[in-house]
Amino acid sequence: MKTRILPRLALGAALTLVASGVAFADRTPSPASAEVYIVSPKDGAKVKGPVTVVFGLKGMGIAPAGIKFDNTGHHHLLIDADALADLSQALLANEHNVHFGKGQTETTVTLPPGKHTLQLVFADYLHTPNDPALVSKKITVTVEK
Ligand SMILES: [Cu+2]
Repeated sequence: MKTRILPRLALGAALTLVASGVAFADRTPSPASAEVYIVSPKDGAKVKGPVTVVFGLKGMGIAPAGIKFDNTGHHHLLIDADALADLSQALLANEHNVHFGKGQTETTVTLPPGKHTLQLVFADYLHTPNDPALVSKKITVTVEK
């Protein structure tokens, strides 16, 4: 993430923009037709591990992280995330927020038996969700022994 050091005057102007409701973070716009979704597994599916998760995307393209190209970004899979991340910031990378910065469109995850939630968030070359954010429905799967 970039660190910005703003001169006092610019900071004042930025605060004014925030106060007036103009977004401060420069998020990449997404077209109205764009959508992310989980192709498989289906919501409510009972599966045997490891689980292959196939990512769906409409209205935008895939590019590796770090590559700035119009109307593209990469997928992020939220696994058993309690809450949706702050979509105005670059997404964290941890076991609950997995980045697919090589441009992958599917993955295989090993999950212990029981219920698990999966959700996709699309984000730009700097890992920041688009505006408006492209977030899939959160699905629940049950991994059987
Ligand atoms: Cu990312």
